[in-house]
Amino acid sequence: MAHRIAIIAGDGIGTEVMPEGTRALEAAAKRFDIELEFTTFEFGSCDYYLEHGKMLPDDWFEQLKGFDALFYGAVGWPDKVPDHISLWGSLLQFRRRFDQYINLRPCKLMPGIKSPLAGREPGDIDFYVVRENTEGEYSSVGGKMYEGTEREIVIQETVMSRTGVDRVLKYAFELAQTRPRKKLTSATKSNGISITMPYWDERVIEMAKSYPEIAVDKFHIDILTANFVLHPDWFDVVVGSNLFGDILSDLGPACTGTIGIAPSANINPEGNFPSLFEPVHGSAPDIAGKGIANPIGQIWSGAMMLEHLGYKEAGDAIVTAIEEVLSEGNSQVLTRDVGGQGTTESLGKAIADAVSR
Ligand code: GGG
Repeated sequence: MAHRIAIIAGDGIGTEVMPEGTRALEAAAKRFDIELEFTTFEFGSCDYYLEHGKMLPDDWFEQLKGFDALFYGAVGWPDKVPDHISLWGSLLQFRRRFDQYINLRPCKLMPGIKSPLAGREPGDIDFYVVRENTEGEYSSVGGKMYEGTEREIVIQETVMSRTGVDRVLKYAFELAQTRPRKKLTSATKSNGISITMPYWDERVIEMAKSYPEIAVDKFHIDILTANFVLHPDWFDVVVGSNLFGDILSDLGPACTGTIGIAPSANINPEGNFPSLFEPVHGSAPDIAGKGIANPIGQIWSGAMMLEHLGYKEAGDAIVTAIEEVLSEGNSQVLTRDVGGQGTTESLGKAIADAVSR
């Protein structure tokens, strides 16, 4: 039976990298005899907002809940719609309503790409960021008082529930169990943020009792970001709150040369709802429309989607194809962020060809 995939390209370079994501998926589907059925939706973009006054139609949940997965591009075009409105009106709705409480973001130095960190080779940087994805600092609890006066007050609360913290920690510990180094790093800031972050630390200590084989360490977020740059080889599985995980999963890929290649999976592990696969990067209005965006983040996210759907071999074939094309280092094919003069399409086509070989 065909797997039903909802395509939402969104804004900016999302619309440019998405065709390359589906091209690679189609190549893998053909080679591994997988039936994928794509349905494209126009909603979830700032242009949709300008036409309809909202990012999503009222029945979006009904329209999407029956899909096997959502393949997503990027959201945001601040000249058209304020970023907090476009993000809260689309992507964050999907994550919350579909209870995609894990945001899994691999961070790997690929062959052929030069890390900005001196002397780092492929193999030196290879870890996962596991980001809590439904609560934490991304909370709608708060408000404004005395707006427009000198007494103006704005408050936004961080929300941590035991369920929310424990389930992301459990996922991270179980991921660490599958890794050769069996190491988990927790990111907090429990000296300054003195209620929620110590609570997270307590839950890590409690959870660690069930995973005695996992080596656990913790860092405050400030020194942790420094160590991402100074000692990226220390890390294996890094788990953090919604905001800290977001920051770390931009910084990590930047240490591997370009955020353009970084994929992510927003996972509902129970399978009650569809999971969502998207590149880590945003809509990049500065380069949108030029055909120069790196499509690898989108393509690799597609590989994660295939693995999630039960096709690990097909997902691995896409990652291998990415590695092959990067290793070949053809500057006519590669995009500028990885040292070439090629286009989104030239890189996407080369990867799809490599998948088909
Ligand atoms: N493809 C991901 C995307 O568009 N990200 C925009 C963004 O700012 N996301 C914030 C987040 O992931 O929380």
